[in-house]
Amino acid sequence: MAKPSKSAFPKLPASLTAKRQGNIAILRLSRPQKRNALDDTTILGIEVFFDALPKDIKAVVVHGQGDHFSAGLDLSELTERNVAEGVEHSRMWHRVFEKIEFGKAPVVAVLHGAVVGGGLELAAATHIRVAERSAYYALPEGSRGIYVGGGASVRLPRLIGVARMQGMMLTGLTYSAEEGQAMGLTHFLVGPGKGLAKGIELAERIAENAPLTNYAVTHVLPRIAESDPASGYLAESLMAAVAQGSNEAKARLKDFLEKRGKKVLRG
Ligand code: 1HE
Repeated sequence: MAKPSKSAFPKLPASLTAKRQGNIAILRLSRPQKRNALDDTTILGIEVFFDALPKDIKAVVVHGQGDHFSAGLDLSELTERNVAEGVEHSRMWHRVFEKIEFGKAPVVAVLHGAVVGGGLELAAATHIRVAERSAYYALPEGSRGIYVGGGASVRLPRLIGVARMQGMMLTGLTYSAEEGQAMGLTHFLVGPGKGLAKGIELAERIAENAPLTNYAVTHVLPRIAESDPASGYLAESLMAAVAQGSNEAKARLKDFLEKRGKKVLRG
């Protein structure tokens, strides 16, 4: 396993820490005293990190310091905002989270403790979610008199359905890590303290894929899934042809046929 290093990342706010480990990057929410509540400085720091992601970083892991992944929006910044500023603020979150969802590299989120409000919105913008058993999910916006603003209305129904999201927002329903796993909110469920290692292992595996395939999975697949089937099938064919025509695909297929490629084994 490659050694971590802090080089090659721009200066980030104190609430974020980034390090590199081989060809993956690890971004840590580092504001445990406020339960990794997401203030504007942190959201804009996330944008700086993803904008400046070095080309040779092939996957990213996002996790949280302390007992919680994130307590969501920093509520202390909310009190003085007027309507126009509210729209602008939410659009800022949208812009930043788009850079995660449609960025340069696939992103793995490692979840533990509270994953609530904007913290859940952040997790939903990533591609793979690993949860430790301590993780729990809630949308307490209803009880605070506000509404989700970081993309949850679009991303969460895709993961858990409109009805479950309505249940969370109307009744304060909280889902456990096990429930989140069963309903497809997370891909992997691991024991206490095991999340980061699992996240790194998965990111390293993702980094081994052909970059064009990872691009297709993160940028093309979600668009196809939302298009009408006829356009979707056509877009799939075009993407398949582009991918299989690449030199990288040819080399990888040759490796398999000449018994050098990895087999698909269970486990
Ligand atoms: C905060 C925040 C925050 C903690 N904004 N400061 N999110 C929420 O409604 C969740 C609010 N937070 C909580 O329910 C609890 O803090 C937790 C269950 C996450 C953790 O509990 P606990 O007992 O470990 O910590 P704590 O004592 O409540 O909080 C420690 C400190 O963090 C304390 O500050 P201190 O100065 O008194 O030490 C808290 O005030 C502070 N803190 N959470 C600001 N969220 C784009 S729209 C998205 C809309 C939303 O995200 S709404 C959901 C908001």
